[in-house]
Amino acid sequence: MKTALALAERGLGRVAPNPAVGCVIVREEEAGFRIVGRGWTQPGGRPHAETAALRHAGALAKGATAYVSLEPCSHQGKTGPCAGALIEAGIARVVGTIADPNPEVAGRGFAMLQAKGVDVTENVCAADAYYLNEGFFLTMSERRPMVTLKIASSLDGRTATHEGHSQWITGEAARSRGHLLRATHDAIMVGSATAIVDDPELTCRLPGLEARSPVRIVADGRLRLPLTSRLVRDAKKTPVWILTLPGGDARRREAFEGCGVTLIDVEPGEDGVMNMRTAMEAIAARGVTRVLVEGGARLAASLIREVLVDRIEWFQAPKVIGGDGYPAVAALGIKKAGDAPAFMLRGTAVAGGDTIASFVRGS
Ligand code: AOF
Ligand code: ZN
Repeated sequence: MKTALALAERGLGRVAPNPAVGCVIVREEEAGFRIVGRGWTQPGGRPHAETAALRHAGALAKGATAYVSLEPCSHQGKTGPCAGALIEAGIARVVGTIADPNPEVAGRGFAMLQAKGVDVTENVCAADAYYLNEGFFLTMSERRPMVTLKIASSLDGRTATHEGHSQWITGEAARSRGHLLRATHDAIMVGSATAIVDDPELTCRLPGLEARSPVRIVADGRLRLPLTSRLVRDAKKTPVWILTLPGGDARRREAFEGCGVTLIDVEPGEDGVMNMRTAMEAIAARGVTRVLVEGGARLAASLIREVLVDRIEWFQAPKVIGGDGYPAVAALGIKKAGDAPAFMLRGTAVAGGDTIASFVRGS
């Protein structure tokens, strides 16, 4: 199952709105166990993992065991049901994780297999399976994508000097890891201030992975982003969506659209500013399951305040900028330490001279 999960991971950032699934087909032979088929959800979401693995195994699938990292589908979607394909190929045993939360499946895949005499084991590596496809699960349960907040700061949590200078706080190895993070998400999002000040490209520029640049999203309620910014200039090459408040200058809207930018209207909350949950719902409705938020401090603060940050990837350079630098997260107005939003450490890594700490939302 760990192998199936590792194969599934290859699909992250490329299969939305589908989940990233992996499948390993194993035969027991005299000499021992032998993997005869491997598959994972293909870019765009199809073929599904099981179909790919069955194709690889061919006739060797008969009597074999299939390890699948999510319940095989039971519905006739754009492709046939995977449960049916496993049955037809003569798979004797399916080892599975958790049920597919898609209401069209939701247990029917496992039931279909059992009804045809396939031996089914469920709930193997269940927590890992959920973690891998948390974005897909959240789009099903909350109609919003999973949000990963990425921060690159000094030891004292500053992302720029008081003059706004930030290039570069972390080193090259950490920046490459940041690009890898981009490739495994469906969209990258920044606030308008960051988009204006940094004029970023927000693409994946790792050699060989250039084609894996996700959609770029700017939260820009008042359409302040210059039409001459790098994001707008190559919007026809790599998509750009601007989340904005309804109304605004019609000619400016037309100009953005003429550059290939997609404008997404987000209703304001009672305070007149963009409601981030509504914004996230609008993104999910367009098929995004995993969003990487790369700044700035105000966007980070409003997402944390609205309990929308599921994960934090904190890149930290061994430098001290001091209190006159820019903070990673803007004011939250918290009075008691015990009221501070809490996260749990999931793991740490070293990238060159920097550290990367990965957190998930605490309870
Ligand atoms: C699987 N294996 O690899 C994936 C599954 O539109 P369709 O036909 O591709 O169906 C999409 C649904 O299929 C998706 O919402 C989820 O329930 C399931 N995804 N299922 O058996 C896979 N990616
Ligand atoms: Zn399927």
